[in-house]
Amino acid sequence: MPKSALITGITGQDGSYLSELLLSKGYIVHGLIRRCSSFNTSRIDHIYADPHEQGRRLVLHYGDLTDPTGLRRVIETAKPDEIYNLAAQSHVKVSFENPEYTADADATGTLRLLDCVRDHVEHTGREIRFYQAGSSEMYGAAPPPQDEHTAFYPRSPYAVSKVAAHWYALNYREAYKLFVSNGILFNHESPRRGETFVTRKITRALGRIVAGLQDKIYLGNLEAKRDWGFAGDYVEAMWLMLQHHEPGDFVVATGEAHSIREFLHEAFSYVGLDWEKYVMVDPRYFRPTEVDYLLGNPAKVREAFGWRPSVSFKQLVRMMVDHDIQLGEQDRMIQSTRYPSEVSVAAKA
Ligand code: NAP
Ligand code: G4F
Repeated sequence: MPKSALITGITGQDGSYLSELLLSKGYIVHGLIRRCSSFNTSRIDHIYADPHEQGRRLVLHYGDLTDPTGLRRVIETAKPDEIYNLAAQSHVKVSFENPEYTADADATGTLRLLDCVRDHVEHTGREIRFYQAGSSEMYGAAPPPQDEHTAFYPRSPYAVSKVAAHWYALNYREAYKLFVSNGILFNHESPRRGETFVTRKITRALGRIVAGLQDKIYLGNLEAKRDWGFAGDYVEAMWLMLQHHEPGDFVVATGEAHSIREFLHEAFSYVGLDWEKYVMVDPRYFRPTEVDYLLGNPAKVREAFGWRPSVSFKQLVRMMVDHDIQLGEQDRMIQSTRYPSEVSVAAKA
């Protein structure tokens, strides 16, 4: 029998890379998606399988981490061997604006899912291995480098919620002897990164600057440092955690940190531009409490299962810039074909 996995957050950056990885390994992949008034599946459209297709290996279920009865039904239907809990309100700045929702989805949502797993395991006798998507944001103000022994010091409602989820997961591992692993992943990016996170915001704007569509980009704190890796590498670490002989807590990082300024320099100089001519600082993007310096020590994952990042900082920046230059060019073509008709309609009105 092929293994089966349930991915919450399948429509997100990590969910899309993880689905590809698991499908390539022969898994049947179940994904939880939210009902939305517009399509939210663009990152997984290339692997989508029509429900009428015989033997399809990607199955999507409507559900939400805030809806426990729905979660229970999906688990009873999918009967997964592994669950990857990637769903979250994942934007740190937004969590200051919607703190209660963030706690409900990210902290209590994890608890709901764990409790469904506990009951399912108890009444069926099946094993379900569980991955919890923890974050380096949990370290917050703790001085770098951070590893599995560093005490958490969260600095946002998002980070506090992820700390709660981490401890719920650990408690369910100890209390009910469930195979539950916490990944503590440092920032990971890709051309599929959401466009409001700083790396993608920069490369997307750069693509449009090169295409002549804009000439400014507004950012917040340029001094913060992050340990940025490639999302494709990080989903492999998630899978490895659930194949390991015992559950645990694992930091996944590159061991190298750069500031936002350095990211800007790397991206703009790659296309021969001086970033300082285009970037404006707008305090609206400052956070009430900032996380200044995240730098992970990935020694444990290296030793436990030989995991290493395959994409360097420079390669990551270039991969994202190359992608977004193409997207900028597409934007330019769409705009130049649309604009004349819009102008003529407006002129007639
Ligand atoms: P992302 O692109 O923002 O994706 C988040 C996913 O969660 C989306 O599929 C989203 O659905 C879904 N979601 C949000 N609220 C939900 C809810 N209430 N119920 C069900 N689904 C919901 O995030 P990501 O970058 O892939 O990150 C994956 C996970 O890792 C998240 O938990 C994040 O907090 C954590 N993490 C990320 C990083 C990183 O650097 N990327 C680092 C550490 C930890 P829609 O598409 O419908 O919005
Ligand atoms: O790209 P960011 O929004 O990522 P942040 O806050 O580090 O969170 C991401 O990584 C976490 C892992 O550590 C994940 F858990 C979380 O889900 C998310 O994926 O911001 C990075 C830095 C911050 O210091 C921010 O203040 O960039 C700074 N920044 C400066 N200007 C900006 C901007 N961030 C955003 N989003 N937008 C700006 O204009």
